[in-house]
Amino acid sequence: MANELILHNYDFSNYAEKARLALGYKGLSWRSVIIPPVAPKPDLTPLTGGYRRTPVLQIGADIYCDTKLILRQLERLQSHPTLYPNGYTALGDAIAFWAEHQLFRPMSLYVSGTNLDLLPGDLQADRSRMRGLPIPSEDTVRRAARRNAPAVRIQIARVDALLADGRDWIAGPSVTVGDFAVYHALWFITARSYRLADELAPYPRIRDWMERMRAFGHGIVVAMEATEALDVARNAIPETPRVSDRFDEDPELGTFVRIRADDYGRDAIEGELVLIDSEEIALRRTDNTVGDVVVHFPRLGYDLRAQVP
Ligand SMILES: N[C@@H](CCC(=O)N[C@@H](CS)C(=O)NCC(=O)O)C(=O)O
Repeated sequence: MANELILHNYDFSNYAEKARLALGYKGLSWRSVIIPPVAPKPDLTPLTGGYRRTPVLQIGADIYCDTKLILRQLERLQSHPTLYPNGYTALGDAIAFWAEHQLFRPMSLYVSGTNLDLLPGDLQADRSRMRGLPIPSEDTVRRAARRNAPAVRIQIARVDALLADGRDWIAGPSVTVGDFAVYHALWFITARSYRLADELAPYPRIRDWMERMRAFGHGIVVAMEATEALDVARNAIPETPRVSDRFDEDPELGTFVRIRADDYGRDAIEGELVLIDSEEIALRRTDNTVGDVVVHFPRLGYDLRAQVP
């Protein structure tokens, strides 16, 4: 079916867990394509034009990169129950930014370094290449894990402080994107092993809240082969983009542009600008394998520039 939701993901990806749980929260049905956790990703990049991070949502020939936009797109498809409640959305987004930048990086170094023996052998080298860093020795990875443990503990205590007034959800009485962002960072602690489970032992409020989050489940999921997802894109026509709302400084629609993440995994994606507004930027590109696709990115967190002819 051309309008099926297809999530390109792998099991221990915490950002994928954020998207899977958002699909569950909204009670959606979706197809799961398992992608490799390291580059190259030969069945994914024909769809994205070079974006290699995880997860990616595909709907026909429209490709949504980054969970920030994937959650927005799920909301557009099904607004109830909402991820963006009146009065709490800005706070939820601010908490999500903190969770995914200041909380998650030390978490990732602490958890991955502690579970080094359980990770795919090429993971550390791939992640270093993705960030443009030298490939670390095992000792370096283990030292980084130890060094980052305090930053993790300080911030877990902050999550507990957020919940201290007895609220059900991270930003207050309603579920927001902040819940999903904090959850996936804490989910990562035990995603690979229970070695660090004790980090949450002093915090019954956090554990109860995580239980409420886990109860959303993943929705109704049926596996799909990567080649089938490529066929879906090849046989579909991208949706007509909604009307844009650009700033004067933005490139004109129809311009040939280049976009890349502003933090890591900064592979450039090129195409014709077909949508730009305060939430989203979309590029149309023609791919040898899948034909015409439109690749969508969140507005913030991505660097967009017109290509000089
Ligand atoms: N801002 C991105 C971050 C995604 C991200 O960093 N995902 C990790 C996996 S959890 C990743 O892409 N790692 C490299 C890879 O999977 O190739 C989002 O919200 O989707």
